[in-house]
This record gives sequence, structure tokens and C-alpha cells, in this order.
Amino acid sequence: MIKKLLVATRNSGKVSEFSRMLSGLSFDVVGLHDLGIDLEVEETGSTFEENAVIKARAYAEASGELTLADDSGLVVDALNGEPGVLSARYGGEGLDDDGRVQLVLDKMEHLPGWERTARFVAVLALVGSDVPNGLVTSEGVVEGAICHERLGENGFGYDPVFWLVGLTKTTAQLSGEEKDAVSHRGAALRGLTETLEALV
Ligand code: ITT
Repeated sequence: MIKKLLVATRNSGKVSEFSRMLSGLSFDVVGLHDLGIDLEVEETGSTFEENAVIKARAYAEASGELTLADDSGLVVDALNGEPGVLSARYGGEGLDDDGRVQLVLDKMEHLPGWERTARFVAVLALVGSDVPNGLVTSEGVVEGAICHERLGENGFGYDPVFWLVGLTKTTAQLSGEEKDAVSHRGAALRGLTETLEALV
């Protein structure tokens, strides 16, 4: 029987990235919706790692399945690390992805290029009874800068303003596969490949 892997996220952008990246492994990848889990988990941690572990443990307990959770976000140097762990909620509940992007652009409006450095960070937590010590985490980072205007239609969240200096494109101008090859989430998942392969 193929082993189930629950990708425990409500973010549809993350769901498509994980489905694509995990397609090479022999798991039956399922989402929260597939298992009928509507549990809301409060992200009370102050670091990406704490929140990834909180989510993975809670959804593993609720599902009884091998569970992968992601906590990620945008860290902007000129904003003292904001939006950081608050990336999904930056500016309050009333804003959508586009509103949060606008808030970042407004706060950085007068900053020159060299003061616009930023990074995307993702921490993945894998929880399950047959995972070594019950829990393995992996972090991935991609360095970039916040551009002055939105460029590109792909991806989600802050992708339209996250400029990859080496590629001279935003992450929203990359195809899915191109983003996976350079992204924080791709790097974090590659860090778990050996652990995942040992489980199938
Ligand atoms: P789950 O907790 O259900 O996984 P979430 O969107 O609330 O979904 P996070 O708390 O980890 O997840 O917040 C991550 C936010 O960081 C996300 O909503 C985006 O705004 C931003 N973000 C993370 N990775 C990103 C990426 O690859 N591209 C653009 N924005 C990203």
C-alpha cells in the first residue's frame, strides 16, 4: 500500500508547489480537505520553526497520518525583519495578498535598491510515528530584494515583488519548476528528501 503524506496547509499556493515537488516520490499526497480536517491551528510561535512544528504536530494528531507542515514568510531588512512570521497576516485581517504587497511597497517607497534586501524563509516540519525521533525539520532560504513595482503573474503572496538579483526576474516571473529550483520551499524540501525516501 502506498503511504499517505498529509500536506497540512490551507494556502493553495503552497499546495500546488508541494504537489508538484512531491510528485517524484511514491507517496499518496493528500490535503486537509481530502481528509475532512477543518481544525484551525493558532500559530503562537515567535519563529518559523516553532510555528511549523506546532502545525505539523497538531495536524498529525488530528489525522493520524505522516504530516508535513510549512511555516514561511518574507523577511525584509529595512523593515527590521517584517513581515516575518506575520507574513500571512501582515496589516491585519482586512488585507488580501495584493493588499499586503501594497503595504510593503508603501513602507519602502523611498528606499533605494541597496536598502531593499530581503529573503524568503521556509521551515518544514515532518511528524509521524516512523519519522526519526518523531520529528524532523528543514529550513530553506532564498535571498533577494523588494522591487518598486509588481512584475509577473505566477506564484502567490509576495512573489510579484520578490526580485532575484541573479536571475533578473521576480519569483512571479518564473515557471513553477523554475521557482522550485531556487525557492526557500524547494531548498527546505530537498533537505527532507532522504528522510522521506526512507519512509516509502
Ligand atoms: P498555512 O499556515 O495554512 O500553511 P499560511 O499562508 O497562513 O498557510 P504561513 O503562516 O506560513 O502560511 O504564511 C506564509 C506567508 O508568507 C504566505 O501567506 C505568503 O504571504 C508568504 N510567503 C511564503 N512563501 C511564499 C512564496 O513562496 N511566495 C510568496 N509569498 C510567500
